[in-house]
Amino acid sequence: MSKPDFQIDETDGPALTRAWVLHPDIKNDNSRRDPGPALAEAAALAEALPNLELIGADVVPLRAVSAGHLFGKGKIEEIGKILHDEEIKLVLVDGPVTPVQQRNLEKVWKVKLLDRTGLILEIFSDRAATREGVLQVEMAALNYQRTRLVRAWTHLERQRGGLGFVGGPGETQIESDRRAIDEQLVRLRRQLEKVVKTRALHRAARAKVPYPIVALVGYTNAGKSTLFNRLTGADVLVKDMLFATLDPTMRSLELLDGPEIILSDTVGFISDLPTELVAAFRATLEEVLAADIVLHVRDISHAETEEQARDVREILASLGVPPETKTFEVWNKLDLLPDDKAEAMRERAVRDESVLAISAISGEGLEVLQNAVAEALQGALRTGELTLGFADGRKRAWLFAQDVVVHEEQTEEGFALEVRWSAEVEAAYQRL
Ligand SMILES: Nc1nc2c(ncn2[C@@H]2O[C@H](COP(=O)(O)OP(=O)(O)OP(=O)(O)O)[C@@H](O)[C@H]2O)c(=O)[nH]1
Ligand SMILES: [Mg+2]
Repeated sequence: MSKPDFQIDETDGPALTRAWVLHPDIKNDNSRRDPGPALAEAAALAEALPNLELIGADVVPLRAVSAGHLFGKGKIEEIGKILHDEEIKLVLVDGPVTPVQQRNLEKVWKVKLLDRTGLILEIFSDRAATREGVLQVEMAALNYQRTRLVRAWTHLERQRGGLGFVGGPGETQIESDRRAIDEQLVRLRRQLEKVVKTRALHRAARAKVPYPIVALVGYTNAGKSTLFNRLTGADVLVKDMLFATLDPTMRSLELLDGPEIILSDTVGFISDLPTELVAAFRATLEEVLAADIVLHVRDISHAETEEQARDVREILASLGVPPETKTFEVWNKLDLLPDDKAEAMRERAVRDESVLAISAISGEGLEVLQNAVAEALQGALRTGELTLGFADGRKRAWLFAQDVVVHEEQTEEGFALEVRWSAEVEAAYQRL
C-alpha cells in the first residue's frame, strides 16, 4: 500500500473528500498495463479532481472478474476494512465497473464509487470552460449514463430470465429514463451544432488568409501547452496535472525564416479514453483533422512513452485523421534524460527526418523544429506549370476537380496552367 505524497491545505476551502484509488490488475486481460505506471497514472488522474484528498492507492491483483462485485469476497473485506479505518468517502476504480458492481460495492463499502470513465468525465466537466466544451462534456456524460442504463436493463432481463418480449416493471422505468436522456441529448446536440457552426464561420474567415494549420497532439502532460506558449508567446495554462488543457487554443505565428502558420493546442489523450469522449471531442479536434501538419508531442522521459505513443496513434486513426497527413514526432523533455540517453535520442532524430528531439523548457531543438515544419510546408504545396492540348480535357477537368489550378491561359495549342499541388497530387496526375 502506498501513500502518494501531495500537499493540500486543509485550513481553508471546502471540505475535501477523502478518496482511495484501486487499480485492478486482471490476469489474462490482454489490454493489461504494467501495474506500477498504471497506478501512478490513476493516482494522477484522481489528483486532477478538485476538492479531493487522495489518501492511498493500491494495485489489486485479480485472477478473474466477479460479475456481481468485481473483486472476490476476501479482497472486498480486506479493502473494506482499510476504507473504513481511513474514513474514505470516494473510491476510484481504475477500469470499467458495471452498474451492478458499482451498486454492490457502494453498498458494502458505504462509499461513492467512480470508474475510470466516470473519473475522466468528472475532470473534463470540471475543466470545461467554453460553451462548446461544456456541451460536449454534458453530452458525453449523458451518453455514458445511457449505456449504463442499457447494461442495467440487460442485467434485469437476465435475472428474470425473460426474453424482452413482455415489459417488466424495471423496463418501463428504464425506458422512460432512456427517453428523457435521448430528448436531452437532442437538445444538447442542437445547441452544439449552433456553436460549431459559428466556429466553422470563423474558420472559413481564416481560410481566406491561407495560413497552414499545425496541430499539437499528444498524451496528456506531454508538454503540448508548454511548447505552444514557447513558440507563440502565449500564456496557456501549463500544469503538471492531467488534462490541464481542455478547450482548443489557436494562435498565429511566423516560423523562423518561414511562413506564417496557425498553431493549435488541444486536449491531451489518455489510454482507454472513453469512447463517449472521443466522439464528443470530434468537433473540438476538427483543427487536428484539417491540419496540414500534426506535431505528435511525446514525453520521452516517461517510463511508458512507447505505450503512450501507440495509444495516441490509435486515437488519431480512430478520429479519422487522414493517414497521409504529414506528422512529426516531437520527443520532448530531453532535459530530463540522463546525458547518454539524451544523446542517443538526438542521434535518432538526426537520422530520422520525422523525429525532432526537443526540450520545450530549455528551448533545445526548437529552431530545428521550426525549420522542419517550414520545409514540410513548402514541400506540402509546390507550384508547377503544365501545358495541355485541347484533347486533354479529361486531365484538365481532373486538375480543376482537385482544386489545384491557380492560373490558366488559353494558347494556340491548348492551355497553359499554373498549379499548386502536393507531391501526392502530382504523382496521381502523372499516373492519369
Ligand atoms: N523538464 C521538462 N518539463 C516539461 C517540458 N515540457 C513540459 N514540461 C512540464 O510538463 C508538465 C505538463 O506540461 P503541459 O504543457 O501542461 O502539458 P500538456 O501536454 O499541455 O498537458 P495537457 O494539457 O494536460 O494535455 C508541466 O509541469 C511542464 O512544466 C520539458 O521540455 N522539460
Ligand atoms: Mg495542455
